[in-house]
Amino acid sequence: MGFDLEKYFGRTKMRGLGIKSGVLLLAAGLGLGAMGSAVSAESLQDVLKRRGLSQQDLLAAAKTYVPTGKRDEFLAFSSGGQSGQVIVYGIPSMRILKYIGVFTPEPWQGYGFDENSKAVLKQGWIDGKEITWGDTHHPAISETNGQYDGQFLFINDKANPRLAVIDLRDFETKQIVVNPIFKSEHGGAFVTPNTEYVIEAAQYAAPLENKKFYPLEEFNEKYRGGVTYWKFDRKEGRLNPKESFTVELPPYSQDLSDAGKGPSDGWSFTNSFCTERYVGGIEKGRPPYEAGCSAKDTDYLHVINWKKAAELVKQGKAKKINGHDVLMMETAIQEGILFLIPEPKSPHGADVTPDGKFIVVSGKLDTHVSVYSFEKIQAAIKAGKFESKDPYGIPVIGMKDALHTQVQLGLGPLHTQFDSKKCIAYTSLYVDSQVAKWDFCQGKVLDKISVHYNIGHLMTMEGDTVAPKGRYLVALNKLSIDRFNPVGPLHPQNHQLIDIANDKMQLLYDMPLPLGEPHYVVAIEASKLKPGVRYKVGTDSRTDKPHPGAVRAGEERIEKKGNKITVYGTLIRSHITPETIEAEVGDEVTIHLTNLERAQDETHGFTVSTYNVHASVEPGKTVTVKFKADKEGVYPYYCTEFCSALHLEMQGYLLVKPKGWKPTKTTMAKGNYTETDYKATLKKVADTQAVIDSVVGYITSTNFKDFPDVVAMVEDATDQLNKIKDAKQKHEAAAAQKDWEQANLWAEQVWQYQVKAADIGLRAKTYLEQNGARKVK
Ligand code: K7E
Ligand code: CUA
Repeated sequence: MGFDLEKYFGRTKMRGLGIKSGVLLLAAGLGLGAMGSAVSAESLQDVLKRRGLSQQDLLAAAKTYVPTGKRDEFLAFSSGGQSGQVIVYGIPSMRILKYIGVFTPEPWQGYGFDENSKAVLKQGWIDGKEITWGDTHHPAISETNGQYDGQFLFINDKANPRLAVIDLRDFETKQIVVNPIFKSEHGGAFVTPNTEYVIEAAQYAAPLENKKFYPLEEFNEKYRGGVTYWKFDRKEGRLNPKESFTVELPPYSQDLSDAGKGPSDGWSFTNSFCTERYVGGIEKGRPPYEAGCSAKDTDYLHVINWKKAAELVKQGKAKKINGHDVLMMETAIQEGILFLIPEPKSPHGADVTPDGKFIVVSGKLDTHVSVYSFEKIQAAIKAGKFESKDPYGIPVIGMKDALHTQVQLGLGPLHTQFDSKKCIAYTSLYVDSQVAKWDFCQGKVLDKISVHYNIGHLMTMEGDTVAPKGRYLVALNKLSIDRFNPVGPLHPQNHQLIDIANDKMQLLYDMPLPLGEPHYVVAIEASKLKPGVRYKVGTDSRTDKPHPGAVRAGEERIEKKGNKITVYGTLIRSHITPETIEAEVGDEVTIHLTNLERAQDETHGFTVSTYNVHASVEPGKTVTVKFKADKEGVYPYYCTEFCSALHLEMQGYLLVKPKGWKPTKTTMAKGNYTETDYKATLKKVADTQAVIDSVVGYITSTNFKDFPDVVAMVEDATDQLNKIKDAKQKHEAAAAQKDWEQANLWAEQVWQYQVKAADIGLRAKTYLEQNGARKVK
């Protein structure tokens, strides 16, 4: 580090805190802030003793610790439960990286506070009603040939039957669809091996016609369940409701689903509980749901040929309900695409093995997992060998005719995931608070580990694909009880990381998740994700299309038509254009803002005091906030991300004047500046230029063009430097007039551009140094 800070900023007296903080920031950038430490270092043994750590703890730490600057091997996408969001974290470090706003407004991302994201949330309104929460359960990553491709993420909302699409190029929610015939759902989102469809199964049966009442006495006749197959248009990155359809099912509570793969591709499996079709009513003296819904020893696994179903729908064999194609049970039975298989008592998980040959089902109230053979199921169907029909005429395949094996695992088996090693599965045992490792080919238990406590789902790396990656397992525990520092009666959830690379499982880490109850999580190899760092300038990130309100630098303007004010503004360090917006009480104000930055992580935020608007404007993005200026007053607006040394100065005023207001004072207050001030500023400008030249010299002496991130930074810095010409002319003209305020302030503005350019330049230099740039001649 050969830079002289004194030389960098000259010996000029600094005016105001903003400049001082600028110096500090740049000093940090130069690495000059580090202090030597006089305390002698503790040895590893000392630390183990002081913190009461065992060798086993040390090993766990070594397996999970990701040193500063290093990255995780896998990225996990967790349902955010009642928060209606998605939580992204790294594995093995378990560091949370992002909360993605999905069904719920999320202020940091401006989600639900800017017009573009409001439009996404509005797609999720039901019967004209705004719904601002969701009960998210199952995330699913898009697949190609049964493997995660890292392009899209889907997640369901159980409470308000909806699905959302998140684009993994920017980790933003792009679409919400409302199920047109269900009143609740659960078995979603699960994708078919090439993401042709996203599966969403109903949960609690209800009449399918929208807003139609039938009494509970007509439950068996009028209430229905179903499985919806949402057509996914990969090119558009959106679900296509017009090409989606539902297979009508009996009023059993459909539950988890999975799509077949390999030999079972084209089929899907959905289990159910309460096939008793019991209707409670304790207030009328009837035994409760929980008793009536678990009376029988078996429930039903629904086996559906979705590929054939899709063809039948294309042939016009579906019936329109609420404008949506529904393949009625009668047709499905007739066409031979719908079957049932008994499964043990109140099952929960239904998981297809990576080879697609087996379906693993766990009965919550049974100690076994049941492994069904797809081959046997097909043989029974072919032979027309059914043991009975259910009350709706659906053929029922005998359990014995479909079972491959049953394995006794423990109490309360729920969900199953798979290892990279052949035949190895892991099943959560809710009541036992354990994970069981077992062999589904041979049907034997291999290992068990206790978790804390009451595990629901569990997840292995890419563990629901055709090619699981093994290595780690995460237990999603419903209760954490005593694991963390107490924070009141509502406890965080506990995701426990378990090493599964060896014969014996090892518990590595407890991660509290304080954002709703995550039901399921999926993890993908980090190297498969290639998210962008900036948008093409002027992009509406919610539609992926050019934003009509985008402008380039110098094109900013304010238009007023009647009582509508439209601002076409820009953001770039450390400046909002425009700096003043004038309105009259009652005007409707629309502000489009484009972030002109290209540098990575240079996000600006935007808010107007007390008008409940906020936007997160990442590099290149254009976003709109809109409100009615319904109260007279002066309302500061500002950038909400600490984006630069003069971030606090990234501000402006919305002036809301009373109707018919006329100004009485027309000049601004003058500052007290002298020629000496002006000269001092010029000296500072000259010194700073020398440093910029030196940074530029360094950058251009390397192969920086091989680093797109650096090229973007250089472009940004050049942008800043290009603005100097205009400011320079202004200060020189003012100086000629001896207007020392104008002269000094425009000269200061030159320095501002320099500081920003230098800041970017230093980041580029650090980047080059850390990423092995070469010297070039
Ligand atoms: Cu909580 Cu998959 Cu919705 Cu099981 S689900 S635990
Ligand atoms: Cu832009 Cu702070």
